[in-house]
Amino acid sequence: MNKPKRYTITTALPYTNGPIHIGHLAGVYVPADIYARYLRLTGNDVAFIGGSDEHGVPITIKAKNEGVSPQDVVDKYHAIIKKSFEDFGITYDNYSRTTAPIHHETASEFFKTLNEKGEFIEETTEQLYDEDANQFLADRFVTGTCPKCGNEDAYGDQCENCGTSLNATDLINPKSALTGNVPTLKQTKHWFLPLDKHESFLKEWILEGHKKDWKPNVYGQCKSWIDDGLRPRAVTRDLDWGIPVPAEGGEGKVLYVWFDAPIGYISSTKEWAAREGKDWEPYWKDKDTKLVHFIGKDNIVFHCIIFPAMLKAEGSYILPDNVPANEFLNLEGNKLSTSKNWAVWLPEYLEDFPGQQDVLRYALNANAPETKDNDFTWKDFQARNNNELVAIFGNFINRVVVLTNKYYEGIVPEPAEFNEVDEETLASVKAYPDVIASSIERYRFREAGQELMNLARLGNKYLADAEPWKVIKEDEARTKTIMYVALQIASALATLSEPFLPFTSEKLKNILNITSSVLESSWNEVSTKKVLLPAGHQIGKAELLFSKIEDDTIQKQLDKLEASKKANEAANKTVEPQKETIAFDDFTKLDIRVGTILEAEKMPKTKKLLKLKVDTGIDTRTIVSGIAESFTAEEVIGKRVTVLVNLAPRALRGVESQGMILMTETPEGKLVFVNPDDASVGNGLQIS
Ligand code: B3M
Ligand code: ZN
Repeated sequence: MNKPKRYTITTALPYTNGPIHIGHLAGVYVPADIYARYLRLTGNDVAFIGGSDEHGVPITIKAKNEGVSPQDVVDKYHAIIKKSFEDFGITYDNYSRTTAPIHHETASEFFKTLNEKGEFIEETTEQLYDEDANQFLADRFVTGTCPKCGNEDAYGDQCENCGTSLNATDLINPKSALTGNVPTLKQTKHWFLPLDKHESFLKEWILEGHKKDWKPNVYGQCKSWIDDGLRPRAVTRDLDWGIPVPAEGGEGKVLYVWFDAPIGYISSTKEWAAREGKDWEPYWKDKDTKLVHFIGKDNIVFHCIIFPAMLKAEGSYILPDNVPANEFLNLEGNKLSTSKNWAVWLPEYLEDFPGQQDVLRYALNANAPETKDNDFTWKDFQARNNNELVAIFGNFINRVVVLTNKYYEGIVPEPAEFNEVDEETLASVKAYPDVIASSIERYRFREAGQELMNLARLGNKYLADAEPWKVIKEDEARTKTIMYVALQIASALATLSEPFLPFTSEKLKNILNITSSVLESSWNEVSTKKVLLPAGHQIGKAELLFSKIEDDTIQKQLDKLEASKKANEAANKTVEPQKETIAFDDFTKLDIRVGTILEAEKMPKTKKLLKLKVDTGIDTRTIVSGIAESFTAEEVIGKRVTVLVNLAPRALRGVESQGMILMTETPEGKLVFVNPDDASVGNGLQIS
């Protein structure tokens, strides 16, 4: 593509079923923000677009688990996500949400257009159904074995292991995620996007057109799907949370979340344009616009095959120029997992490391999973900070600013003659904008970040070799030249660090007094301007840009991770789906009383059973209870307990048990009594 007139940059819309974690950041949001900031700095017209993905099964499942409505879930997490992006310095031009009216409208219209153009197939087919939950099972409501790679936890729409996009009926041994039931088949009508019809276009566009410029991981996945043959894919669902299907016969059905979510990029652009008094259409329809989707690898099929097929079918849109998808980031050797709480959550990071956004941005970018899965470790984070940001970048700046203040009261000195090293150094500084830009434009953000650090290294080495603190004793003119050169490097760093370390860049610009009212420096000027900080320019006082992170700070994070993992494993184990609703009368049939254990003995030849004598207030009776693995007989004598007293007696190992004790579990899985310490024996349990 010739030099684009404008850029539309999108980032995957995160599901609003939890906060953002470092995997999302490293995979999508940090590289996208570096890209957007860089493009703005180099004078481009940029729409950097984001938003929350608020439909789909992940939201419904979260709502069920939390016992609240889907709307409550999305309101809560949308606010958390949006705020944390802002605080982290992700510079969206617009961050929208897919429950916004403008999105419902845009997605509905899009569907209607395709429908009217005859771009869908309407078909009644047999779909997986859960008889107990009275619900069709699609997407994350059903899991099973992936027919392609054998992963046993594939979802109804996608296998996250091999990336393959699936229809729920493709799964081997499907199981309902709601009840664990084996689904039955039931007829239902849906709208299908015939991907097979777009196969030859996709072949030409991707396999021939983007062989060279798309990342090998992205190109490779696309090729394997296309080679496998594309099939029609349902774009509607029998669900009640989502955008209603705007077509005859669509009652009770909604758009498939992966149909509406990418359209969210368009609606978010519209929302932005309306607010800014701009026209949104060129950002999506002018062929001189460069559209780039930042995503994680599990979203490749949707952004490279399905969404382009939708855009092509609609007819008036441009297609993405690139989809620089990243691989996955692991954490301390294990897969990041929201459900297992194995993650570093952005809101918690911002709280634990106030003012240190750039450290995480830097560490994540330095270790980004650009070409393969990568591991985040807290030790590496600490090392990146202490050995690079503090020891190289921070140290260089600090020396320059402190010495300039000490020798010249903060005024940039007039240089004398440059020697060869000075000339070379100044020349290499001028080369950096292009070097960094070339990496960024090829989506090599790690490399770009390293180049930035190389510039700081250059400065550090220059000062260390030139030793102005020694030279000052015998040669004032030479010292001035050294400091002048060092100050030019510092100024270049202030400008070129902005995409990577935006908070630091701002701080540094303030220290160097590079603010628009006094002096400006732009990306390109680092190469083209003869002098960045002219002699006579007054800079400010030194301020620490980074501070050392100590071992105990890191240990705290490691402990936290370990603890939350344990707690969550245990909690996940005990949370079972809610049982079927019962009538009030059914509840009142249960006679539950407060009792006291009077005697207890282990049942011979059993592992689990204790034989108890319990005072129920009504009588003293024998109850056989399966708690011996959690309690010794001695421990339980005298305990106040709750007893279901009208349960039909049952013989256990030859002893008649006349009731049951109510127990629950600790996070570690140890049984504990539901313990009514303050109640009097014989009292019944009430509901109120
Ligand atoms: N919400 C999936 C995800 O969060 C999905 C991305 C939508 S992008 C249009 O991984
Ligand atoms: Zn698979």
